[in-house]
Amino acid sequence: MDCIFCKIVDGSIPANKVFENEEVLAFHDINPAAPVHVVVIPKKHIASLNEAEDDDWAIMGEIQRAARKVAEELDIADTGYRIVNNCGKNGGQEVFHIHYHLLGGARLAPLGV
Ligand code: IU
Repeated sequence: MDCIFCKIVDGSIPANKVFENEEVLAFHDINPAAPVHVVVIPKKHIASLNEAEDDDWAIMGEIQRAARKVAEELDIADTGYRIVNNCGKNGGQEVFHIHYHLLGGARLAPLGV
């Protein structure tokens, strides 16, 4: 499968990893939108939130658990952070392997159009 995040998972493309376990991988975004910008993904290929199946909801919980752990380790938990999933074209999704952006390290702009 020609998926860049699957290639990061299998190690054929490098990434600056900050967390990894059996199910989840987190790495620094190559084009950060905040002082801390980490991408958290399941190792399993799921194209987007629209494609998640009943068996996948536990992994989604693991992604949130990993994001909180990374936030603690990168010292942004106390000041706060945002977790964002872009789904589909209008959501701004560019990589079709589901991922959550962990953003923090500064006061973030309000959400909106
Ligand atoms: P999006 O939600 O699909 O728009 O976000 C994709 C993100 O993946 C975006 O912030 C990219 O900078 C980031 N990214 C990356 O960190 N490493 C890569 O090799 C590629 C994209 I391609």
